[in-house]
Amino acid sequence: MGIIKFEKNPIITKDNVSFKVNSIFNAGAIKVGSEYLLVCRTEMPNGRSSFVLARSNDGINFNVEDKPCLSPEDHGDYCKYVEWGIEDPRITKISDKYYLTYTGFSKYKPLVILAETTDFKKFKILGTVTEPSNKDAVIFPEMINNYYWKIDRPSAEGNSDIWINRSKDLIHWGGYQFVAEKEAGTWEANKIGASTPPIKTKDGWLLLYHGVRGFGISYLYKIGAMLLDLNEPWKVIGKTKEPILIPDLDYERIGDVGNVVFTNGWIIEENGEVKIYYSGADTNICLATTTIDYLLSICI
Ligand code: M1P
Repeated sequence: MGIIKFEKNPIITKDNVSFKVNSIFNAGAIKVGSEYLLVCRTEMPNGRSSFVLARSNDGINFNVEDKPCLSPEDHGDYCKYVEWGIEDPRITKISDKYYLTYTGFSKYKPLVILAETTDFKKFKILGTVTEPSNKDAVIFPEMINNYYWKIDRPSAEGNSDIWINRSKDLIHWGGYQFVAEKEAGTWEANKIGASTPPIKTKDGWLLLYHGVRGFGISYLYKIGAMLLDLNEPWKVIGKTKEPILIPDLDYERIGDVGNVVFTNGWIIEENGEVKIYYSGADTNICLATTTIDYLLSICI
């Protein structure tokens, strides 16, 4: 088994949205009971993004709800940090709550917002959990050594690398440590960032990440996988040598931002099958499937 792109991709486009949007893409994913939920980024006609929920019973055919579930205006005291939109939600379940980390975009530059929900109808905004510039944040689904752990991607002095930090309460974060950096002369030469929330496997914490390389006036976004130590999650113990998903089909090459595959959501089935929800060209939502065993075999 490798990574198989669904033959009927894309599975969601703006034609599936009943209100006026420019695009729908970059969805966080979670399975609640037998229902598949995608929290999708919708870029509104004014160019600012909100989130809308899509529901499915089979993980393939989704119904997009008829209005956004979370918008910049819902952010109370934090509105000024999301004035230009909210982007790229990642979802982690801890105990009986679902936590969303996403980018708040404003004149202050990107930073990470944390929100919680139990039903994907009402969201409690817990606040900013990084300073700018930072994005691509994912939270681990359980405590390790009595701490919650978050991976994010601070940008400093031209560097955009993956870091990890920890918290006792999910609100206050510290103990920052470096995890992984871009690699000169490769598909991930310009920057990298965490893609999907880590999942626990027998061999370590497995996550997808994206690597970016500049070519001429544009950037190519591709996806790789990484394995982190179970007890010391700042240690990379395995990494794919090549990207595992690349933009080589029309619906990944042509769109608002061409030559991009980007993911921020996956669902792991009980039998080890992995559904990767990814977007082509910042314009749609697609599906690719693989297995945990395959991903581990190419990381180690
Ligand atoms: O256009 C590709 C992606 O670019 C940004 O990702 P990152 O900052 O991690 O490089 C984001 O704007 C993302 O939404 C977008 O898909």
